[in-house]
Amino acid sequence: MAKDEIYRNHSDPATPFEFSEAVARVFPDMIERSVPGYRLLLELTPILIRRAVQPDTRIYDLGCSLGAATLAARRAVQQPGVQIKAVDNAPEMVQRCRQRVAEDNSRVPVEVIEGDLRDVEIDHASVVLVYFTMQFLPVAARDALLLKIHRGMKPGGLLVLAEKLGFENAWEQRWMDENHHDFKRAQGYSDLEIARKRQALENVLVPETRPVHHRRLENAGFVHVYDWFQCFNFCCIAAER
Ligand code: GEK
Repeated sequence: MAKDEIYRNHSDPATPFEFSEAVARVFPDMIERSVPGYRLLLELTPILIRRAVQPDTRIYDLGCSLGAATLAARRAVQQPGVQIKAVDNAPEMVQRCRQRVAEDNSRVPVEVIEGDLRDVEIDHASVVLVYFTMQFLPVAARDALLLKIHRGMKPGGLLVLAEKLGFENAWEQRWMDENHHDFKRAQGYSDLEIARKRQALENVLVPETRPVHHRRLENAGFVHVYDWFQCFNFCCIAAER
């Protein structure tokens, strides 16, 4: 696995973060060493999916990157007639994701779509995965996304939303940030790399608080909203239609 050294050697100010070819190349290493709990979240994903997926429906993976959640979902499906649609707007991610899907030996059909998830129609969905991607959308676009997802889901369908969280309480925010940074240090990132990545993500990744997420999910029409996973400032919420 190629090592993420993107912020290792520069001294000039970091430019805003983009999902470039360089990021796609090191992405599995980058996300595992940056998001505490990421691997466990992927391990638990098939368990959620097995219970929620319905025959003759679709699973969507919005912001699929290299398809880690798509492949976890694909291996979980046992019902007939299920298709997976994976969407990402970074061409380098999509190209690598298609390659990974082709190399995987499950027979569940997967379509990898290059496009903005805001433009993709959601239809006949029993499961929608949005892992660490809504956080990159402008805040003003987030209500519409969840409304669209809700409209495209079957009754009883499950949205699984993973996000970096913000906190209203300044002490709690600082505690989470400090522990997250210690996690990154323990993964081998230097203080300079951590500071530069943080600077590059400023105004690009915009976290929101848990109450804001709950309100938005409820306003979109989801009837049951569950907090089921959190590692420091990274969480996953399940919402049933
Ligand atoms: C995983 N879910 O491994 N439309 C489509 N894709 C987008 C958009 C958009 N508007 N904005 C950002 N992306 C993955 C990890 S990474 C999370 C998701 C991270 C895509 C972007 O190109 C990138 O591939 C992904 O969302 C976010 O489980 O890097 O922290």
